[in-house]
Amino acid sequence: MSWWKEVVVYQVYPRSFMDSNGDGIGDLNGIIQQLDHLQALGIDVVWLSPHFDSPNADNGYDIRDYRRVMAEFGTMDDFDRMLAGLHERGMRLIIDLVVNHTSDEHAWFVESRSSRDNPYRDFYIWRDGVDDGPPNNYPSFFSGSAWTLDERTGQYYLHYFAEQQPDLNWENPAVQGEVFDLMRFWLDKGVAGFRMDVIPFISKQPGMPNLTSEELRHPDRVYANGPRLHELLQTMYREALAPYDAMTVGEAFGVTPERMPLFVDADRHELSMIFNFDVVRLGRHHWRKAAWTLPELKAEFTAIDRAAGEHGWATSFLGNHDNPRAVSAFGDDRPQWRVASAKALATLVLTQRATPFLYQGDELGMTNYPFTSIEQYDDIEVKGLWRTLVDTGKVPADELLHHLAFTSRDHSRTPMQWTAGPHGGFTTGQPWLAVNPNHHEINAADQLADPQSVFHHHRQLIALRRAHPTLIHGTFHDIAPAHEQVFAYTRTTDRERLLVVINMSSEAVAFELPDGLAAGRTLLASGGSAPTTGTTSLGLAGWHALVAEVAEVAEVAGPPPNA
Ligand code: ISL
Ligand code: CA
Repeated sequence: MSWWKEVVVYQVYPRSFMDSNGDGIGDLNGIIQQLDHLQALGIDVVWLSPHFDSPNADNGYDIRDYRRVMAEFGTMDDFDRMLAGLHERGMRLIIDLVVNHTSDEHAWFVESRSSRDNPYRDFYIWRDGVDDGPPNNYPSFFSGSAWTLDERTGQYYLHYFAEQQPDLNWENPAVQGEVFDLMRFWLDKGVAGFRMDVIPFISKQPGMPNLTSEELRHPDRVYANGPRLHELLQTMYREALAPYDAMTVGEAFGVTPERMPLFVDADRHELSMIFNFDVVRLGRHHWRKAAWTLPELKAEFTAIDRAAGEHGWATSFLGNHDNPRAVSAFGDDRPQWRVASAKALATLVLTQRATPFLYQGDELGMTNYPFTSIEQYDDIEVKGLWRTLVDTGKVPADELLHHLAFTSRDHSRTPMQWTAGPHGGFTTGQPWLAVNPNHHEINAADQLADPQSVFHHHRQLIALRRAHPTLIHGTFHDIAPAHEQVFAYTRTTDRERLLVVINMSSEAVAFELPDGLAAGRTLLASGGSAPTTGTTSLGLAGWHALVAEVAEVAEVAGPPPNA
């Protein structure tokens, strides 16, 4: 059995996790200080967002040196101590592999741009312009063209993200060799695997023709579908991953569930699993808030489960550092529903046939930040939107601000809320991004002391998942796919059948179980009480969530005699 199917992963965004030296920026020693928090929660694997040397145009997703630690985060010694601390507590570490692009300050790019015949020229993608403009109409995800003209050599280089993030040329075997080398460097240190940033983008389209107007609506789908992608992933697996039994999770931006088996079917030897974005992106289209319905969300969970099939494996998550807070996007972050909805979402994420990924602060039910003005934002994506939409008069400032208040990546990047004290106990200095003022109500210290907290609910669910392998491996069956408020499913193995029922709304609802199903012993309930054993009709309070055994058919009480 692959070890990574049975783990719960916790994502640490180091800049915002814990600051140990008062400079306002989270760091590796801060993570070390909080390892006991992670152990108390019961997670198995930490995914660390980029910790490498970087000029931070995109908070570390622009790497200058893959073998050095970002100075603001600490030293390689700190990294080694953090890794040892995780290992001592029975946890593993996966790190972020960002190799679709580097920083423009990486030595390879500095060489590459210096002249057309530099040996590193071919490490990146250089083209002549067309008619005084860029080589084609590819857009960058951070606004504007994906091409920047470099005056020195008179050619354009490609960057799917910021101009400080030039794309590597994976057609060049020397690039492949360098990447496989750096992967082995970290695996040899004892990291257990990688989260792979926009990994489907590494193979470019031959000739890079212009995108059609339809393709321009979803450039990620074209970028993620290059012809050599799977060959490259198989080579990477053989060269760098297989000898280490590493866990890999590909950020499969642009990959729909139908194509997921190509990445995760075990006999293809590519990746352990991928992040599919159809669920987290339901609530937005790019920067715009979008309406979604529960049946749509449920259909995505079923599609992903089917795509994983018998030979693949999936991930389950409702947020990360690129998305708003899960409770604000999928729950109800008003004070009266915040706790119950955070618990309901935890129940959803932690009872899937998939490896669950929690994002830092999810275990506290942290919410979106009440952003009101452009100055409060930090993200390069937001700044690009402002420049290209507001400064040009295409979109009124208040319209963009209205949407960003729901969709911005900065919501998830505000610092962890450890205490009710100044700056939420994150730093003794000035935090690089403001701490959410609701840290007085939402913080780790209070929640650890309260057995009814969102934190302890996560802890109990993680323990329940470990005690009931059915919650990991059992088949998934949505028993009410069309229901507008309730997400209800069974998880079944030869030995056990479990029922999960979640009211995904703040309205109370009477939910009838389909024929042949009755609730047995309740294993965990939140937001309302446990149902009586044998009942087929559940009175659910707002955001009520249950994990129960399915009662034996024989145990199901018949109708009362005179009904
Ligand atoms: O969050 C996004 C836009 O709102 C996405 O376009 C996001 O950029 C995409 O999912 C790719 O994300 C990854 O690569 C980016 C980096 O900025 C993200 O933080 C990272 O997760 C470039 O490295
Ligand atoms: Ca610091």
